[in-house]
Amino acid sequence: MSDPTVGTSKFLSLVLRHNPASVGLTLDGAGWADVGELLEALRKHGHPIDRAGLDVVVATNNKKRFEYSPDGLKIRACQGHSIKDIDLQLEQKVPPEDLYHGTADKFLSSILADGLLPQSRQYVHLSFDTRTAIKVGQRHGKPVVLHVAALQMHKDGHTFYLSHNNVWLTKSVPSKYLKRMDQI
Ligand code: HQG
Repeated sequence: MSDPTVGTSKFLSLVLRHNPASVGLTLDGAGWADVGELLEALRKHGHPIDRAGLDVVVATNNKKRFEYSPDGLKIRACQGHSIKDIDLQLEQKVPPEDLYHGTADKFLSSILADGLLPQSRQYVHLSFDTRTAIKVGQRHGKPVVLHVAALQMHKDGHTFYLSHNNVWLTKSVPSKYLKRMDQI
């Protein structure tokens, strides 16, 4: 049986990462929406859910994509935004030596030429392990995993952030830090 929270989660991703205006919602500078306003907007746009239902979506979402403010009055997406003027105010963090990026083979030549670019999102998203990276890559086609020399990038002055749902974020990855993993 399909999970009824998945549709709500997808709609929340759209609203909280990409297009709050589509439901008449505004986010503050750190990406937060007022929970009451969000519930009202969801109700008006065909996704009626109450606070308890929203709690279930936030708690059980497979990638923990959403978070409440400490007072529980606001909600936001932890990462993945395409809205440019949102600053999640994440702390800079020293990355592990190795991180991974899952992509599709059709993008490889362009990536190896230009490096990893955030495309429509604010940041390039990097995974902690190859298993996760394969899943990310599969969304786009035949998966390919790239090794990212993350600690070396950090030593060379690149900034990294860790989202509250454990996705590593950086603005871009020059191709000299990338290596294709052949054994996946
Ligand atoms: C590729 C999901 C050509 C990049 C996932 C990727 C992730 C280039 C695609 C999160 C390129 C962008 C983000 C270049 C990068 N030339 N292609 N120079 N640089 N690309 O969806 O990383 O389920 O915006 O490799 O799990 O796939 O939504 O990024 O294939 O964490 O929560 O351009 O989204 O999480 O695609 O995925 P995306 P992504 P959620």
